[in-house]
Amino acid sequence: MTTESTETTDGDAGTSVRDVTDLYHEFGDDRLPAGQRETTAFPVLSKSGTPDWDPDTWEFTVTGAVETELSLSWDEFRDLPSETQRQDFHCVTGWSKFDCEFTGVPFPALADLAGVEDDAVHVLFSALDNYTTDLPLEDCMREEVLFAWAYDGQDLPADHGGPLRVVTPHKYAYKGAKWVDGVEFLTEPELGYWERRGYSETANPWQEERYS
Ligand SMILES: Nc1nc2c(c(=O)[nH]1)N[C@H]1C(S)=C(S)[C@@H](COP(=O)(O)O)O[C@H]1N2
Ligand SMILES: [Mo]
Repeated sequence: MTTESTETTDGDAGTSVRDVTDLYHEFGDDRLPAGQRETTAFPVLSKSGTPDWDPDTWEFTVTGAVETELSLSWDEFRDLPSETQRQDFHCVTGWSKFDCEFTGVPFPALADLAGVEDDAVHVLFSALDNYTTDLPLEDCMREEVLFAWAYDGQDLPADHGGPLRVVTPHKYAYKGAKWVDGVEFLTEPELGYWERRGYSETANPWQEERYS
């Protein structure tokens, strides 16, 4: 295995970690996007408090322009094939955290399970705190967009979105819904919580797409 490899092995757990921290090459020369500063802390940013959840009644839905709408229990969601990735995290307020390890289900795998219709162009994520966020479909159909339930090998802390959140290492982090419980495939764009309040729909950190 060379240092260029994107696969490394976690000796103890014997699990494979896919390092996707080099995805910035697609967007710019610098791993740290312009206007960001690196932090080793992991601040919490939530529009309101941390919502409660009940594993017995929690339900994850996939709706809209799909062949088969899905409704998954917590156990069913946890049984989906998952992987661990090493990713960077860029908050629109100006901090970036490198080398976060998230474990979960890649967006394309979930999309394939439902079967996305040809006329789907946009995706709206919903969450237990009534947060929403939207992205063009093509920005979601990437292996790096994860529905993550673990962070650094531990259950995802509740204030960081546990039991389940989305992470979007190629976008500002407001595109990653914490406490996510639904995905709707849309045939027309629909804005989410921050997007309606003037934040960018596309949110590319290397273009400093902070506001619309
Ligand atoms: N459900 C939900 N998801 C959310 C938010 C929120 O308020 N509610 N805040 C967003 C914002 S603005 C950011 S920067 C990140 C912060 O994630 P963190 O609290 O784990 O750092 O979550 C995003 N996802
Ligand atoms: Mo944010």
